Amino acid sequence: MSPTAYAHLDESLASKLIAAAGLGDIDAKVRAGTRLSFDDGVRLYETPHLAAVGLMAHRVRTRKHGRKVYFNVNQHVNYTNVCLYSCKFCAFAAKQGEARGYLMTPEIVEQKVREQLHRPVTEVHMVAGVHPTMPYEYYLDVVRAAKRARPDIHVKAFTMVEIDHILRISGRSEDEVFADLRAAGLGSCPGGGAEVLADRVHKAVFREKQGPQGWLDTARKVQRHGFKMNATMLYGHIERTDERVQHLVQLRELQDECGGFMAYIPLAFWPYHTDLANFGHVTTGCLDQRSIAVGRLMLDNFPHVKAYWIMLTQESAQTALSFGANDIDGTVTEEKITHDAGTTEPQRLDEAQLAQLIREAGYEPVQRTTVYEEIGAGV
Ligand code: V47
Repeated sequence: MSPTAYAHLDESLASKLIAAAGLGDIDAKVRAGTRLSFDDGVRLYETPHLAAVGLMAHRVRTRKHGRKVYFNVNQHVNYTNVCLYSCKFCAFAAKQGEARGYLMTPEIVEQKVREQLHRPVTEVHMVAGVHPTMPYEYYLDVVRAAKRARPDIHVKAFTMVEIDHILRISGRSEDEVFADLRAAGLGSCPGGGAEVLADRVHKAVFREKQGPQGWLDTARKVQRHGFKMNATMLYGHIERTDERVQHLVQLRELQDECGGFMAYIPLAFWPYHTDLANFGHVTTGCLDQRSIAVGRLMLDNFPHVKAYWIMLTQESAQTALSFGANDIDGTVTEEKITHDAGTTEPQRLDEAQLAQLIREAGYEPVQRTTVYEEIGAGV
């Protein structure tokens, strides 16, 4: 069956399939728009009937977005890989003084953005290591540098880990810091750094940096100061099912409270050159699709679910469009975090390639801004 036919699968036939998989009670809740429980989330992760989970998630995405799939024209700038922390899942970070460590001056950031002026880039996505010595002004300067190069660009920068660091080194009040960041040109924040919002995983894998409560508290501050942001989950390493569901429930609660999340983005773990390399595997196609689908079903108050093609691979991201995802991320241009950890995906896809992936899967490509304003039909 082609993905297009799948997208139009007869409703009653779908319900029969889901009921035959023993998930009729969850289906009834999904159809009624009733919130799923923690236990429902665990069942969705554990049932062998992945297709049934996908069908339910597909219904939700279709109800919210019809056949639209969003993408944007963006570029990544990872302004430093030097990092205070040693997270076991990270192949990107370097210690200060290490040969592979680098730090971009604001002038280099400006140059990186200028290099793409010939392309219709609307967003610069800036995340990095947590540098041990750069002062508060540096963070404002890298944002200013991007805006100087391209004044109309949307700067989506700084994970909650970086924001927390910036707040701590600033010597200024929380209100002043967010006002400074806004004045410098910060538009929104990316969703990285959340990893898995579970104390056991925090202790085992990223114990030095901000833990689950710290990430949620910082996200609350960001959203209360009027910035939109995304939320990720890094899956496919040591986390358990209950911890994945706990992660989703905590995101859902914060969204109820503040309403500032745009997209949920499950990030597939790449193990190469990390301290978890012995642990071995790259995520499976089944886990990728399930992570998208369960996210779509549990996060009833999130507008968007993003299939980030660099981490999922193009094949898995394309398939995810029929498992609940309505966004495939952007052109990216120069990516270091996943490439250092072994992905063989290209550095960049152009707009036509993204639109083709979407059309071939049976959906309608729509170019968007960072905050999901529609720009056009795609190329
Ligand atoms: O915070 C680190 C993760 C994140 C690995 O908000 C790894 O639109 C897989 O957050 N394998 C950065 N993942 C990327 C990110 C992101 C990407 C695209 C769009 C958006 C958005 C956000 O990558 C990090 C960390 O959680 N990460 N190492 C690894 N080996």
